[in-house]
Amino acid sequence: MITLALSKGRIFEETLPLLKAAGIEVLDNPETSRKLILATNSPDVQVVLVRASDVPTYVQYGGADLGVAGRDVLIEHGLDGMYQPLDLNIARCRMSVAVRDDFDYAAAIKQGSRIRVATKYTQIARQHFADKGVHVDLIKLYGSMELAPLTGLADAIVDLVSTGNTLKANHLVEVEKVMEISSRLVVNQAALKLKREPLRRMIDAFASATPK
Ligand code: PRT
Ligand code: MG
Repeated sequence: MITLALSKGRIFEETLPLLKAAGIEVLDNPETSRKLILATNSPDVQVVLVRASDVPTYVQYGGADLGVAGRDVLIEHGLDGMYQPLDLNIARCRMSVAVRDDFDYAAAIKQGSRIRVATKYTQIARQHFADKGVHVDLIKLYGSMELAPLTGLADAIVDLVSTGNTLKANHLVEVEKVMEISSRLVVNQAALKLKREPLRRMIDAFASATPK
């Protein structure tokens, strides 16, 4: 049996065409079913639904043989026990620094004032500001980062942006791009040895179906 870990929503939706290219069709719809283990048309392949940030944990410890996770999630978690064989080029967005539209970010940096930054992505944010030589106080949040500058909790946020509509709706502006984000295929290292043939076939099929 091969177990693939996916999260509901955009990653599930955007992985379906890649699975199809590998001849695999998922038999349940996660939006209507309450099942957490989804069968496929292939009796030896199953999909497990986990939180996006739990995908690396499942793959690292062998709860799944492989999984799809954002670059953001993988950097924050680390790649211990996993291979990252493929950038699938799906669920694309960018990691950015954003501030209130009335906050002068450039001036704050120029003055060398300590900036308070709220984010769920503390590893990425710490590295970004260290590379720039900017001193920041990081405040860890688990969601709704956009609220932090509006309430005075922080001067800036580091968050994912795709259309920019969420920032705009909250009077925030993007002031710096930190990195491009896409989702990657990760494979448990031990599984790749024990189930080499079927995993290799799936990785190759994904590779040829990955959007350019
Ligand atoms: O939602 P949950 O807490 O369960 O987990 P999650 O948010 O980690 O999962 P999910 O499915 O929302 O995201 C999974 C992966 O999709 C992320 O790890 C990213 O790699 C990728 N991705 C791509 C995004 C976005 N685009 C995105 N726009 N993840 C989140 N967003 C959010 C962003 O955080 C912000 O709140 O969408 C909002 C901004 O969108 P725009 O279009 O208004 O700019
Ligand atoms: Mg989400």
